[in-house]
Amino acid sequence: MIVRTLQEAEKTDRRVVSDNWESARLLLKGDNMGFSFHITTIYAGTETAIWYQNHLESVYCMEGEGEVETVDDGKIHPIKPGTIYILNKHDKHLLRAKTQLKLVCVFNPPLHGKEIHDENGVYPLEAEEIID
Ligand code: 9YT
Repeated sequence: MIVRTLQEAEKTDRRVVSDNWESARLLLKGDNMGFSFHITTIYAGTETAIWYQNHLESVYCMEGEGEVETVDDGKIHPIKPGTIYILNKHDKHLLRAKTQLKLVCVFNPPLHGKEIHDENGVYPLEAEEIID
């Protein structure tokens, strides 16, 4: 069994910080579970363009208010505590945080550890691994 805490993970390189968000990556590819599991904070007042061409992701909101827009059809879906959105079609989207959002994110295939979005909002399939 693997046991970790958010509090400890945030003190290590499992805490990855980007422009509009930071993410504590509690479970990664190196754990061999077939998915990764993150607690992500999206900073208030931001808009992030994301397009996970190589990954599927589920996103569950624990805290905060925002919205996600699917770029292909322009549909806007409000996000509040209790909302889950599931990117089952590699949907290109815009994530907007009205207030700070606390999200649970699950990725398949799992992230290696150090990924941040490229200029198209994509994560590569390969990246530097975090193993501890
Ligand atoms: C919702 C989302 O994808 N935010 C970007 C960060 C991501 N959850 C991650 O890498 O942990």
